[in-house]
Amino acid sequence: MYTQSFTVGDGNQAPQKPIPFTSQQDAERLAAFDACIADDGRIEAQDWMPDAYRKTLVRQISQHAHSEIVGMLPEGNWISRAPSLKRKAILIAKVQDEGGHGLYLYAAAETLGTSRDQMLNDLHTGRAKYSSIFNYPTLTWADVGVIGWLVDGAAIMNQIPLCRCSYGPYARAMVRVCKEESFHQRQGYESLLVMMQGTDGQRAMVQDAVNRWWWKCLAMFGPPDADSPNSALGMRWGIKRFSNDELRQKFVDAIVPQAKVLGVTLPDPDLKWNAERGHYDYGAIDWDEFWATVNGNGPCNRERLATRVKAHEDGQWVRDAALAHARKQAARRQQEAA
Ligand code: BYC
Repeated sequence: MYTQSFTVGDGNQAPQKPIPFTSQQDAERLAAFDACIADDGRIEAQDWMPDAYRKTLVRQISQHAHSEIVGMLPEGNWISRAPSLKRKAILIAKVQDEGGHGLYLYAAAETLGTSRDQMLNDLHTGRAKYSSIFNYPTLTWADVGVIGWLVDGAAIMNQIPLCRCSYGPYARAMVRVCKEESFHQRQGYESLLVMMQGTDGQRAMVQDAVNRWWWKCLAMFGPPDADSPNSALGMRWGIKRFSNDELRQKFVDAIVPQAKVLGVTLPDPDLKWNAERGHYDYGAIDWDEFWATVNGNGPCNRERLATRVKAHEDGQWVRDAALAHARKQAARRQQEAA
């Protein structure tokens, strides 16, 4: 099961050899690991690490990778219907970037001893989680702009701190991901600014999209801190640098002024500045709806998974051809060396 009990390693690769060490050596390695974390150092793939740290990273990084590739689907849906060549080119580039993010992240997870086949199998059989946000439909062109502005905006808020994650391969992958996400966020906001200068119908379309996505974006940061079983260890190990609620608050504080410039209303009557806290207060999130979606019962869960599985099956011939080519090359090199 893809959760805390995720099994690292599978039948598709040489199993990791257990390292035989005495409990004294074990204690020394753990002390070195703890010292590195306390010193804000980086753990690398070849370094010793506690099993629970490895499992947590595989869980989080693979969930993140799945989110990137499933995240291609709601927007990909609009490539053929983009309103101009310019918008189509931008959207193609963005969706392609998300596929690239998935690849960096699968590669980072593989350094921990799991395989891409295993991770994809978990996704395709519905055992793996991916971000709740991608289980909602994109009903109009304004949804594409709002995804860029709010969904990618939430993603950046969550992912910038991951550039300082204690696991080196994940942290390094996130540097490039964040640069690209920043472009995604700006293109979304710019496209909405243009629509807001258009007709009444276009403005209404933007407002409707904001109304539908706002609460889902707040939920994206994960359950409240008190109900977040993984946060304590994630924070202690320097994987997470801010809690779910802290990031959600930062997001709300950043978005309110942007909404004013855009000229849209955020659909929350309880949203107001709290001078005492120095933050915006906001209303209650529907966590029942969030969990229903995370557990496979959102509006598009089945459709997303079916599309993803079909894409994988349709791509089988490419993987077969690439493998056959690699085998041929290896045989040729062997022949030349003989
Ligand atoms: N959706 O203890 P918690 C993107 C799960 S990519 C589904 O707080 P943690 C983008 C959580 O996995 C967006 N499940 O967990 C892409 C856990 O379940 P398990 C993805 C969620 O790990 C393309 C349980 O709830 N970003 O934005 O400490 C285009 C309890 O949660 C969600 C990342 O993955 C959710 N929203 O914190 C555009 C970033 N939230 O595994 C945009 C990296 C929670 O115990 N990940 N769950 O069964 C993280 O930062 C953390 O994993 C999370 C959750 C903040 C998401």
